[in-house]
Amino acid sequence: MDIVLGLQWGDEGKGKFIDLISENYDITARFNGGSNAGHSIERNGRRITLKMIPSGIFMKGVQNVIGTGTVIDPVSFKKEILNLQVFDKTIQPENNIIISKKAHLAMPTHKLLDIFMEQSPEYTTIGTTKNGIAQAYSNKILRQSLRVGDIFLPDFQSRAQHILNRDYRMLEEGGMIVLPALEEISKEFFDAVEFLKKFNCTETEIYINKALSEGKKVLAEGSQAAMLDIDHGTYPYVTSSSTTASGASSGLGVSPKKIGEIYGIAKAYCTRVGNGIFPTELLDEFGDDLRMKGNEFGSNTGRPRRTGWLDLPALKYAVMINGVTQLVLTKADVLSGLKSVAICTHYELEDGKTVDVSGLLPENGRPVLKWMNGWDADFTAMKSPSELPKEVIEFLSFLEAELGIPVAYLSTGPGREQMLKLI
Ligand code: 2SA
Ligand code: MG
Repeated sequence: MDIVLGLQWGDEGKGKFIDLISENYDITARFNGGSNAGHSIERNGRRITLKMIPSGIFMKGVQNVIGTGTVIDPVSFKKEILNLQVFDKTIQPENNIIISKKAHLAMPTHKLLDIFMEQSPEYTTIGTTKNGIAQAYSNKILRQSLRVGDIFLPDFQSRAQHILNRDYRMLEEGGMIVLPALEEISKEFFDAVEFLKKFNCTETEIYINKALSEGKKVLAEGSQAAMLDIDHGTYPYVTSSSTTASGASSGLGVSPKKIGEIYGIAKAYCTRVGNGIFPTELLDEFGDDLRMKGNEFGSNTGRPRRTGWLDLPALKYAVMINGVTQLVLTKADVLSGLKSVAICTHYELEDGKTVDVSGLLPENGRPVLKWMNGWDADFTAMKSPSELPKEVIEFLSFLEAELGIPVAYLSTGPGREQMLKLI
């Protein structure tokens, strides 16, 4: 099993890369997160953002698994499937998506509780996508949650309604947010659950391991990214799932012994949506320009992304904890036209000591930038690495030397074919 992971704070271009390589696989599988993800894919000049649906969905013959480590919001899933069928009428989602019975359900009240907690002064504001992700995962950990497999049980309706009623009462007591009617959200939820029943809900661990033992190839698709990992990310400004390679193993029930390539995706600069530390953030006009030029807006929520220079200490940390074997670099084309580009090589502490690798981002640390020659080239039509400007090669070589892994792919634009294979 190979894995694709984001190495920064999300939106590195995972969807595009997976869409490109998924033709080499029999199965693509999501192992974490839920409808907070936004994997953008371009098809024939049109763009779709997938949330729960694995990015292999457009590849004929590829089976798409939504694994045990995910949380599934039936309402959002139904909307996503209907949207997908408008986008591409040839896709038959019921035949190509397999859902883990052990994945947990994200309920409408989780979403409302997320909105409530983000607004209430009693809680830390994280800057979430307001999809109820933390609430769904915390109920899983509390062992109070319902799973996909439960929807087929005769008492599902009453158990789910009990949870909806209970959480709704809590929301009413909390005040703060305008609530839709309980009957309305309950109806929408149970309708969507009926829709979910049309899909093959099974023990996906067994399905994937059997496929692996038959020599089939599986690609695990990460959502969000290393610096948003619940354990290793910039807590508390993280998501609530395991976004790393080990998360793929536990989220899909596949032994670490069966992991092959680990593709790490990083941008040539950094972006982040939501709150939290961002040492290389560009708070000036140039940061705004970069946002516009790179179209840095949340693919689901449309939120403007914060922008900054590439953060090497954080990237080294992400490569280390994931055991990345190949780097995929995206959006170097966006930096085109700049006289010089910067990379943060280390943090300098107040006492003069330096930190080269860190996922903690030291409090009194100051990012130290290395400036390199910029490049000016039309990436859109590039077909071969030999067309790359020498400054780009220098940039890539510097990264390879610092990270100790090869840059295997370089993206040259948003289109599916705009990707150079470098090794
Ligand atoms: P949540 O909703 O509880 O997971 O939010 C917690 C933190 O995780 C961040 N997060 C994300 N960051 C980047 N991209 C994400 N997905 C969408 C996309 C985001 C969008 O791909 O564009 O459309 O705005 C994503 N999902 C979660 C979030 O910003 C919080 O910092
Ligand atoms: Mg995204």
